[in-house]
Amino acid sequence: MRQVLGVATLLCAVVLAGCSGGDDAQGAAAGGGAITVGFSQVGAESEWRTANTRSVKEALAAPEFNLKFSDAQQKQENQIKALRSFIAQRVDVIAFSPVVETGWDTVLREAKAANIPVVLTDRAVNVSDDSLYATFIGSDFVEEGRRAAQWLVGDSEGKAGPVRIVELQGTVGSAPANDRMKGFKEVIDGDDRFRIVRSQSGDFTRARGKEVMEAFLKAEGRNIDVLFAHNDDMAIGAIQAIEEAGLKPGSDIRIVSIDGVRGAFEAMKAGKLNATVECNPLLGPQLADLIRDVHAGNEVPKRVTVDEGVFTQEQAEAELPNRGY
Ligand code: GYE
Repeated sequence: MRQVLGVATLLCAVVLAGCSGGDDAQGAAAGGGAITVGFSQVGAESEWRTANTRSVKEALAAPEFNLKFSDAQQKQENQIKALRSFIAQRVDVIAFSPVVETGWDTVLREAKAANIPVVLTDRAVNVSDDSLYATFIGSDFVEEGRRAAQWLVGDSEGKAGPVRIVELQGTVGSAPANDRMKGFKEVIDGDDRFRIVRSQSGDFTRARGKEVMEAFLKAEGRNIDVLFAHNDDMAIGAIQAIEEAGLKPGSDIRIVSIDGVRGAFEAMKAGKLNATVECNPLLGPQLADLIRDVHAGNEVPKRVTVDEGVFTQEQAEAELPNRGY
């Protein structure tokens, strides 16, 4: 009986594969059937990530693609396993958002040896040989860090120092944590009023953001003027910690974070968050274009960046209905 079922399943699979290939004129034109894409996502750590996953899944649901989606739960080892499994399955294109920057050379060499092009999305990698990936699509995280600091410089105009800053970093070793920290420092380093008194990772989650902020408050008492959080979710967690400590987020402690998710706009509207720097997660359509081009062997730019802005409390109410994430 088990054998019969097995054969039936196999037959179904063959028929289905035939159908999806035959249905798709564009895919067929590109060289027989849909483009099989193996996509390895970081995890589900933030509002940003949820919106990003939705965008990628929607864009790659088009019949010209056949998506194999894998969630790494913020662990590099899971991602490496997923990439190896995509290579073993001989997918046409691999796309992934690398949880951290380093440690990819070996698995990317394996993909290259198997002739499978790799498109990096959202987070960049640090590899010795750039030919190990075809292209990267994502934000300029250094610029986002600069923008957060520029907002702070503007908001501190005419204020005497010192301005004591605590920083909630993203995932240790990730491109957005490394780069946002770098861009922020670059701007405040020129003004000796600004001092980063504590800096620790909250792993991009609300829960860790709250916990680490609690520790900051315990250590520094009322001597914190500003919180810089590498993403909105950690800022939202920290807001809770600040309120529980009997302080007013947004005034006793001014807060700037990054992403521009709906929750941040709501917090700004309530006066609890001062500013958010936009980081657009809706990369799906551009990612789909790049995958199509890379698969067709067309030349693509090595780096594609996304247009983004900065929003403050004053703009929050008017902007809220326009937010796509
Ligand atoms: O800012 C954060 C998410 O890689 C840009 O990852 C992304 C970051 C984003 O967890 O919220």
